Amino acid sequence: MSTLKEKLAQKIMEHRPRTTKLVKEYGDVKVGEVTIDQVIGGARGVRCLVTDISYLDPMEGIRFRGFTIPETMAALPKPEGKDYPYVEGFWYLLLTGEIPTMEETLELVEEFKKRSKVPEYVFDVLRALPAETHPMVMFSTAILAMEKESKFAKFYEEGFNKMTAWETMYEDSTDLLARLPEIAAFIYRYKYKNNEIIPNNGELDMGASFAHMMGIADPYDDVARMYFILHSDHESGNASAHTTHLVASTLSDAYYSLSAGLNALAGPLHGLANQEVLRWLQGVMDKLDGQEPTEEMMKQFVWDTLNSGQVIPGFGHAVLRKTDPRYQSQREFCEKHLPNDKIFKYVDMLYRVVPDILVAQGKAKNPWPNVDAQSGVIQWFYGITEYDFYTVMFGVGRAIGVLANITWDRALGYALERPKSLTTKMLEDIAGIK
Ligand code: CMX
Repeated sequence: MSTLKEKLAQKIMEHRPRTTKLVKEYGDVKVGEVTIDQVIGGARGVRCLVTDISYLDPMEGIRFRGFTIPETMAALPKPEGKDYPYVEGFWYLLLTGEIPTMEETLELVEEFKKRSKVPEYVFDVLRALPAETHPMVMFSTAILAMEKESKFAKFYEEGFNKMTAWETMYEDSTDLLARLPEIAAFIYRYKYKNNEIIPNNGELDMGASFAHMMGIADPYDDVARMYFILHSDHESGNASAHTTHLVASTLSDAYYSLSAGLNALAGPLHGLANQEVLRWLQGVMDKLDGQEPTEEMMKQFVWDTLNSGQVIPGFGHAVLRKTDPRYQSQREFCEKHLPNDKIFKYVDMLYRVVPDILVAQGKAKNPWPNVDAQSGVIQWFYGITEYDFYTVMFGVGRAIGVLANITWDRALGYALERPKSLTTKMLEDIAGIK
């Protein structure tokens, strides 16, 4: 058994009595109430999920296992001379709640390399899709196509045991994570770079390997590490995490569950917003025909978008009520590496003009930028101008969080999810409407 799996087994044994005690002795303690607004309004703020992988405070933003983003980046082991940590070490942190040593991290880097070979039939499946297929469809399809590799599905077929089910979920999750960079890079090079595939050389850590297969030089390896870590987890109520959890709760394996979660990520109100930000900005630049926008012009574009009934992509959030620290973290990267980039300047201009406009419009509860407002700029700078692809990279990162979650779901035996629905008439009766 690997060091991580052993540590995880120990953490699971320690944790199980806490969950059992809560259910057995305190099961009928009330957590909150649900209003009609929440029933109709997408369950916003209803506290009915549990995860220890990350917690999202509306004002502070995300903490991964108790660590803020700067704390996470500072504490985890990094490759020599690099600014961002090994993604593999971050996987260790999400699963166990502990910062791995360099030795533990490097052991995991080796394990990922061993697991990283993507079966050839996956590429055949991708090649069979029409060329204009959206890269998110390709990504989700590739993962689903690999389902026959599932160790959990085999374990279930051969005689399921609730106490040990997490082990094969962990195996599937690690296999998947190790393979996602190659699948994502294949989709990119196949679709946008004349099918000139750069094979996985099996020698690099996850971030460096992705950069290599994308064909982009350093410091893109650090961009990949930063990007995957920042996009990993945002507690379990967001659409991609929740979908993955919901599907896994039926005892579906990690392949079915992750593929489903990525389909949720592909929505414009969720992960697709990062491509929408760049698409929106390109529209602005096309209209300006090379001219630099002034703040007044930018304000007008923002109002025009709102008045045509569309949202401003990259702004607002269902939980956050301040600037997303994932935005801040990427902004710091931009200030260091691309301070004079034209698109970065436009995005910064949006930061200055959009919040006031959203406040003036009076609808959005949070006028501040989210992660998606800043991420496309960095990718564009390093040559990935095909913004349809951005959500795929978000998906590689998001997989780390949701797979850690469903491994723990199995470990703690979380139940099949099945909330109760009511009819509109029932709600009218509850409201006392005659
Ligand atoms: N531009 C214009 N209007 C916005 C807005 C924005 N950026 N954000 C919210 N609003 C509007 C909503 O559309 C809603 O309008 P209606 O009452 O007409 O339906 C109103 O403000 C209230 O919405 P809210 O409670 O503030 O926000 P929600 O929790 O319903 O939705 C989110 C959150 C992110 C979907 C929304 O802010 C949005 O559409 N943002 C733009 C898309 C985006 O950036 N998504 C990425 C989020 C991060 C991620 O998951 O990747």
